[in-house]
Amino acid sequence: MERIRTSLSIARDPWGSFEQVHPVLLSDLKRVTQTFGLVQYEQCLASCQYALDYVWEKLNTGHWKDISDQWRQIYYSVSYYKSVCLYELHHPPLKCIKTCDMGILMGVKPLKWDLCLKELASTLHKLHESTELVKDIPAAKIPRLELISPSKDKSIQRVSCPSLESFRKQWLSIGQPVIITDCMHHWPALDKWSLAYFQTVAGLRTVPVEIGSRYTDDDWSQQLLTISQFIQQYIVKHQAEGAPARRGYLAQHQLFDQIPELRDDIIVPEYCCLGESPDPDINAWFGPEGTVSPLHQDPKDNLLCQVKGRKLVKLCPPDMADCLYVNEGMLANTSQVDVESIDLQKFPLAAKVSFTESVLHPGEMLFIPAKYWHHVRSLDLSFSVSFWWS
Ligand SMILES: O=C(O)CCC(=O)C(=O)O
Repeated sequence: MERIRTSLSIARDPWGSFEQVHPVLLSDLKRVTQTFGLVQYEQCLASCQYALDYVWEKLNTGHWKDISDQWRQIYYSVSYYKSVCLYELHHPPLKCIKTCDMGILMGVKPLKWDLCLKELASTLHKLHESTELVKDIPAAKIPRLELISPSKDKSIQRVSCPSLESFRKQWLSIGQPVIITDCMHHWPALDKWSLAYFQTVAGLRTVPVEIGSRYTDDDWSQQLLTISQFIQQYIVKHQAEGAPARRGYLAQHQLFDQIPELRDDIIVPEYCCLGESPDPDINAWFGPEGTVSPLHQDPKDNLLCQVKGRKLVKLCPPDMADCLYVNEGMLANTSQVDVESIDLQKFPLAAKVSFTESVLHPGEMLFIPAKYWHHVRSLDLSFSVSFWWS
């Protein structure tokens, strides 16, 4: 923490590039740095809060994609000062770490700013993990394969670790899905990941959790929870008391960007290098048994890698769109048809669609070509990592 304190004190005029903001905000920002330099943490904290409240309004007005980076950069920088002040003033570690995570999730690092909120969050977490974490987590329940109804759908092809060239020729270039086996044994995550491990490495970190059975439902929402809260409320409780009315799913979140310690446990599949862009988008999908991602398509090629638990996947080709009653507006990539119980009166054309279906097991990766329709249900407590690339 000493290094962090010193670097903040000597950061000269970090607000130089924000001269265009409202004079009231600018004077708050200047007070943040002045009071921090004078070790007046209470005053600094108050100025941080004024500035963050002001910027919060800006971040929550209009569409997210239209928000100027300037607001996100200020949010990031002030969150950094606020976390250090909270720490110096002996506030609970959870509050300091949550401030970092809010800065990471809502903010963006200014270009000339060399202090990193991710590092600060990791440092704070390491300092406090032993005192704050609940370690007593029961093991996952026995697999419940018997609950899957037998299906007449054809299964997805499986292949053992094809060469790059054969993958490109036989599946990638023609947009054909395939389950690749025997290619993930070198992932540290396969042995390391457990509920206790997540609590130890990241229990106090705040993440966005989807609440509700599926994102197409009216009562679906999102909540910010720490990983420990998520595990307790939506996994441990679920196992102890049976499925809750509304499931929690840590879905499509760039967790490995937020918490680099976890990034070391996974390995980008070599097949991703067949795309043009060097860095795939990596997302985490972590949840209890029974999470459902309704039938939808994504614009990029995808390798969905299964680390823990199993998932039942149903697929159908892009050219079936006319029979899938696709939503309009925000959900324009998602079908209205519930493929687990198709209402043929409402959606008669869906009778024409033939699905392929398979259970994805730990250590297997499913190649989902760009635009291919996919529906995913977790059969156990599950952790998957997706790599979208193009
Ligand atoms: O695993 C899931 O629930 C959905 C995964 C998915 O839709 C994706 O990787 O694009």
